[in-house]
Amino acid sequence: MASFNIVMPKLGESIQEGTITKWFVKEGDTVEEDDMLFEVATDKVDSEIPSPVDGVITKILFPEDSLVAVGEVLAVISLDGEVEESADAVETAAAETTETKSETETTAESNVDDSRKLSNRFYSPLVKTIAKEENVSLEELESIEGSGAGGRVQKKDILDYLENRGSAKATAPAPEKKVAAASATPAVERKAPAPVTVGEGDTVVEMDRIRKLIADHMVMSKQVSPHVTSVVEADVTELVLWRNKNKNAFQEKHGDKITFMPIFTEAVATALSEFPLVNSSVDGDKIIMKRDINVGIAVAKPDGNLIVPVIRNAEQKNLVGLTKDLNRLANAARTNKLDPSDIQGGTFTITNFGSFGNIIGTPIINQPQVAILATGIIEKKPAVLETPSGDVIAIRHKMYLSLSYDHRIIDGALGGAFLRRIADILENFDTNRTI
Ligand code: CO6
Repeated sequence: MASFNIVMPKLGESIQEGTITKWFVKEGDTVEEDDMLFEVATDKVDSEIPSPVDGVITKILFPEDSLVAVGEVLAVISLDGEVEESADAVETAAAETTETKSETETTAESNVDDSRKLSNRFYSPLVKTIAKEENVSLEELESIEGSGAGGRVQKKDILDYLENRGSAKATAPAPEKKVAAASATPAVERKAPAPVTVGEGDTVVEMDRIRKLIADHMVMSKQVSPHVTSVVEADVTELVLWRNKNKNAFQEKHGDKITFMPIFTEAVATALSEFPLVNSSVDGDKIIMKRDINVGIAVAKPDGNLIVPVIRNAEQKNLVGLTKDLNRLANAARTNKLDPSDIQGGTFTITNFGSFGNIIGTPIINQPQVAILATGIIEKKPAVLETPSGDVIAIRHKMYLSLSYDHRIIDGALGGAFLRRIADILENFDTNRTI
């Protein structure tokens, strides 16, 4: 029987495993090329994986909720339609599974920090990242009981461990030396959350995986970087009139609708190229100035979650390119069709809460970036204009721009100047631009 092995795909550069969250097929099902086979979730993104071939599913090797390393065989498809199990095929699949597994584990092992090289256990990248951020030593990591397959340490195991470690720390008498150090740079300790009571008639809703990831990321961001927010007002009358005048012609010519977002993105990309420190990340005592300007756009999904796809090299694109990228990414985000590469490598983020009528906000930085811009709703307002014949009150289109930035490396003068520059670019939008 000619057969084809379906393996766990590599869904991104740093991703080494994924969880099968749903099988759309069962053994014995006939599939055609591009029929959806299964849904896989990683710590970065969920994807639906289509069949690359026509055939019959003869074997499904992992049930739903299994965490599987990249390259492992998940299912076997008979290409000539024979449903009967072939010993050969299964043997090949099993052999390939073992081979790929050891390869994957070697890669995982070689990625472990030097301090963790002694470990014989497999740790997922997410667990390793949490361990690194929380300064969990190898010994501590090795002592954590894993609840995953084969005793593998999962995210919740290390988070449970950290929660208990926090309270153990709080009650244990600290050695004298450490107290002195702590008073110089106080350690960030996670506070125990306030107790919650569930009353009669209350509804308890289990957070989905993405919601938990967003929640963790928000807490982490607030702990990692001290945020401050500055706000400016911009008179965007000229660009609103230009957009309204050119909207239909733009769509007819380029097949895409232009909103204000591509114009905001263009202004941000220009300002970032002039203020490179805002386009950076902090790594310990080092500042990594990013060469590429990759602007993430926060997209509200119909399920209530939020995802941030990235417009790469935004400073190299014109309004047509930015519009096309934005519309493609926003549509893909809303329909769960983003590729893992679409959400990687962002160096700055824009969140447009003007979409739902908000005016000012204090957005949380999308780590490991150092700043995020929120764009409020553009509204008509009475404004005082200075003219050669004296001051007049006129109806103008105005908006607020809010910038949250990491005060570890960006002070108010720089953050404020960068933000004012974006406003100035928008206010001086060239209305003679052709589309
Ligand atoms: N002002 C005026 N009009 C606007 C604005 C603003 N800021 N934003 C959108 N719109 C208009 C837009 O031009 C469209 O009008 P027409 O072109 O005339 O039809 C219309 O509203 C719908 O726009 P849409 O939102 O569909 O498209 P847009 O390209 O502007 O935005 C998006 C794309 C993906 C950014 C957006 O759809 C979205 O998801 N926005 C929400 C992002 C979000 O939830 N961020 C988190 C906010 S929470 O940050 C936060 C500080 C805390 C609170």
